[in-house]
Amino acid sequence: MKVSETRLCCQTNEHWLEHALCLVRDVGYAVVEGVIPSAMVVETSDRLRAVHERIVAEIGADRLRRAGELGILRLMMKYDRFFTHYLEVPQVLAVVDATVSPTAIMHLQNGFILPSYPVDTAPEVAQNNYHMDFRRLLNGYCASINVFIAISEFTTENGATLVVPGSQQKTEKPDKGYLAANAEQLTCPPGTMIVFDSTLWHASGRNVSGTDRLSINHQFTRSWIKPQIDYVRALGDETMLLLSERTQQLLGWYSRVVTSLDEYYQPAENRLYRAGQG
Ligand SMILES: O=C(O)CCC(=O)C(=O)O
Repeated sequence: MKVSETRLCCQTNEHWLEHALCLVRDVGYAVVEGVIPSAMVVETSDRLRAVHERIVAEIGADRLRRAGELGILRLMMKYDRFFTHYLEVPQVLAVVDATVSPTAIMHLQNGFILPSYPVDTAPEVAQNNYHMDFRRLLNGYCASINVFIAISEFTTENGATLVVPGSQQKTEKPDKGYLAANAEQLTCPPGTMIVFDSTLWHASGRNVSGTDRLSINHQFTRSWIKPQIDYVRALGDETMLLLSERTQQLLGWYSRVVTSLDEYYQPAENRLYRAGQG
């Protein structure tokens, strides 16, 4: 399959969802352009930088450096509720519903301010080595899906994401040489949504452009899989109750674990872990 065939525009192709789902099944990923309006893209850039400053102020630059990550911003919605709007984007929700079901939860939402380094000087970290985001293979069952949003234009110079077509749902790790030789670099305009099976082998490219590359990664799973962060506890009930029912669902509000018999013996509508969660 040619790279161009894995690209769709949701503004001009009314069948974008069914095409994207076939691509994710057969090739492991689909690149859907025209998802995030440009005003939201611009606002996101500013807010990513503001959240970055707050995280550095709270956790400290040294501790973040020791974590061996390149500009990853975790739990952004705690610092700025704007980031919950990504859980209202119709195209994102359509992908979630069709893959991991309407009762899915968000496993992570990570912002990236991928810094630029001179050629061959970027530190080797997990992000820029080929990896799968979900490492369990369940006989083809889709347990986890990624929705990765380009906020900057993704170019070869600024380290557009690398994916290895057809490497999803494989029981054996492909060898390093195969991954490097077969990777496609997903250059795309800002506001593009890259959808991929979370078992697809991928990595960030090397940013040598001289400016940061901005993006947001989302991973959604079936509701019985633990999220990377307990968003309900992290945000607190007061904030959770301000959010829409769908956003609450995605953040795990309906798959909380009880801590007392009083919580356990509640009528169905008040239960922390609702029936029918998949
Ligand atoms: O930033 C990218 O292009 C990919 C990042 C990534 O693979 C990850 O954090 O799991």
